[in-house]
Amino acid sequence: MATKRFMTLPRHIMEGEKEHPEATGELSTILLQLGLAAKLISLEVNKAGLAEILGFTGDENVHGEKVKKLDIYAHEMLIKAMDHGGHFCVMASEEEEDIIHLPPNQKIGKYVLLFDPLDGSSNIDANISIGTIFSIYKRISQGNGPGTREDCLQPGYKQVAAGYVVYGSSTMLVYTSGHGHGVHGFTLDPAFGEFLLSHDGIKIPKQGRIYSLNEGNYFSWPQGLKNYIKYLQSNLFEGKPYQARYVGSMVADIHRTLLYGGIFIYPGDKRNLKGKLRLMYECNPMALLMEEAGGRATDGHSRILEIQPEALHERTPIYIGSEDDVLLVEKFLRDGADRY
Ligand code: AHM
Ligand code: MG
Repeated sequence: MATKRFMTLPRHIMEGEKEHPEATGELSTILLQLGLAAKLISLEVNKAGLAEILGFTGDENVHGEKVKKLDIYAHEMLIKAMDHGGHFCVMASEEEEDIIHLPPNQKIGKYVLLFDPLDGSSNIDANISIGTIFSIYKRISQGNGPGTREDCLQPGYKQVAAGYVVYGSSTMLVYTSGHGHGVHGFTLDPAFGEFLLSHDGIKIPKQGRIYSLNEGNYFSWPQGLKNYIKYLQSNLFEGKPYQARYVGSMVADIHRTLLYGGIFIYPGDKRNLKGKLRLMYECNPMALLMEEAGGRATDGHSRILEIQPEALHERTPIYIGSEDDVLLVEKFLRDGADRY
């Protein structure tokens, strides 16, 4: 078996930069800083089960330090790692209501960072995979003063990079810098402390054999979605029905979908017409990754990346994965006329 190239995340990012003579190197630095933050969050996530020994969240630990909830820790760690490089003009996090300004006296840059610091955090206590999701834009506001809410409210196709870190059986960072540069995955070597290229140029199969959604909400789904899932269950595809897989951590479910193909769905339903997942922090970055890997991501009708956001924390239904699977569910939704 041929040995894979030994390629660290920093080397991969630097080599990618060489292909772009116009690049200033800023985006590379941002990605490297995100990699560093990911390592620190990963270390803390790996200690999660020790909380009772080292101190409950909210308590003081044996060192007399307050033990933070992991999602708050991840949120603060990302801000701390990212707000001093002079690259950003504004940030926004799923954990904070409003936009996050840079500290006073910091150099202000031309990029915008949006992130979900620890997605799926309700799974932490059961040792189930969780993740960090990030999304990077260029500012649209004029001048070099602090960024604005409008800088954050850009449609997803304007992202210049996006990615996630999955804290699972190993820690992986997966990113794309868009524009056909592909999706690349790096696995953290815990001894070496570095991300190594393990999944070069990820391509999702055109059709998969797995569907992934919370079936507990079945009776609230639109009729077209009910029909689609029943169709997958009652037909055989190359001799087998589709398999159901649902972790309940978007990062883990999307990671599996990218690698194996199939479809991940968080629909709108009777109670929540726009579903649960957030456009800016969850759906846009995953949609960019999915399209770059050759997949498709829509709200059931239209491309996620073309939604013009109106609010920082707005939600959207999402149907994302292998192209043929997403196209088929869209057809079922049209035929079911979105009736409930
Ligand atoms: P969170 O941002 O509060 O962690 O919620 C987002 C998570 C996603 O990771 C996951 O896909 C979804 O919520 C699961 O929701 P549900 O429990 O309704 O199936
Ligand atoms: Mg989340």
